[in-house]
Amino acid sequence: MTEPLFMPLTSYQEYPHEEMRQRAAAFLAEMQRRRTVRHFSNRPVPREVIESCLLASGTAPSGANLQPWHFVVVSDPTIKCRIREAAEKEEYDFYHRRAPQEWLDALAPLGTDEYKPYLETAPYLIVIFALSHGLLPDGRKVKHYYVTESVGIATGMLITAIHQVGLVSLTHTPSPMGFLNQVLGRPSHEKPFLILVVGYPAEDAVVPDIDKKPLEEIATFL
Ligand code: IYR
Repeated sequence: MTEPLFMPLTSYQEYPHEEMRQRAAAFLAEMQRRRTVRHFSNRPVPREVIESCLLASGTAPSGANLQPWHFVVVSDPTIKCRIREAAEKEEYDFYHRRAPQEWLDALAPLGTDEYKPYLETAPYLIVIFALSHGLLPDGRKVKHYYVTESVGIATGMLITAIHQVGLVSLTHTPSPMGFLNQVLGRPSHEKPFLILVVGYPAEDAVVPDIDKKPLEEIATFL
């Protein structure tokens, strides 16, 4: 058992209510501009920006602070091509055989199909892995807690960071995603969580005309 070690909370910043309101409104407006984009430009993006976004994501809270995630950042065209080929194969099966009609109906407003050119066009594919357990240098396993919740929070923070720097992203979940372990050489206790496609939008990018639920629908105040 390790004794807890505490230090003063020096990084906290309080704002007067008026400034708090302004910051809340400004952040909301910023987040309302975010769109999931499926049309990417091949314009390069500085690697340091991606590194900072990953570090921001890595500040996420996690079960027992065990940070049960690993990010594989793919920019190599050969690896992107392999991922596209494998993903499109699974997606073909999904759209033409496996997906129940109800699921296809739910996806209809998004206009998605099995064709995934962005997996090659976008400069970065960030493949997020959820680690079912950690490994000590001597090979012993470290149990992880609330893995899905933790990785989901980190992913949300990564999406926010990417938006904040003026890039766009797409959360892509080919199903099943097991091929990512083979293509990227990751061990089997690392489960692919999703692929975050990252870059600039194509100049002619379009997005589905859909909206978000209003506050009354998503929240209850008691
Ligand atoms: N993985 C497929 C299908 C898909 C499923 C959901 I739920 C979406 O919100 C979007 C797509 C694909 O990527 O096309």
